[in-house]
Amino acid sequence: MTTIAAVPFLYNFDVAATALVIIDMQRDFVEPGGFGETLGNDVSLLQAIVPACQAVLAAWREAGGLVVHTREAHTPNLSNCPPAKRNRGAPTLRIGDVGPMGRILVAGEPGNQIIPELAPAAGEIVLDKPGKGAFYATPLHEQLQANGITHLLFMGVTTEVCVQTSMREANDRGYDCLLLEDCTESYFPQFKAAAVEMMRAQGAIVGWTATSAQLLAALE
Ligand code: C5J
Repeated sequence: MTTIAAVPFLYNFDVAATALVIIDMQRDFVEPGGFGETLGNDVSLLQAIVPACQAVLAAWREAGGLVVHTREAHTPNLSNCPPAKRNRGAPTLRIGDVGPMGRILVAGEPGNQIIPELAPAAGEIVLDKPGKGAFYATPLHEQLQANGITHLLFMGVTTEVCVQTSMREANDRGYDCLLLEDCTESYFPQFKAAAVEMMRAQGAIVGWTATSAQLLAALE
């Protein structure tokens, strides 16, 4: 059993029963020319967490833990992108439109790939999810159950959208979840701060938080 002095209290986990879940670290959100930028966001904020995510991913692989990568991705015919989602807001490019990195948030397009720094390795789970949450319309719960997973470590983007939604879905399914604070980011720093606070409030009502340095020390 490994222990981290997390917030709001100790987080105990067994690497063999824990998965590292990396949410949507895809070019569409992190690189210029993707969906994030079409919505008017500064993607450099998200790029800043890449080195910390790389360090955690390397250590987790070294420890032999299960890795799950997600991508927010829709089918080319957009049958799993409801009009309510596609028509929301006033982006310069909508989901399915052709941008500098191919069709926005469409599976298989260059912009939909995980950034090269965090590229999935053989044997890791790579999941396309049409919603914000990683459990909605995906086989993730069944895959985790098949691997005997009870605990989840979260990183990725954006904190208050896909990361928070996925962590809440996981919490409702009975997983003990920990968010690595310096391995998640938002285009809105104040939203990240609020999301981190609300998830660990009320005695870890959604889950725990800790830093990547704490995890790396625990895995040594
Ligand atoms: C967003 C996500 N922000 N991955 N997706 O639309 O958080």
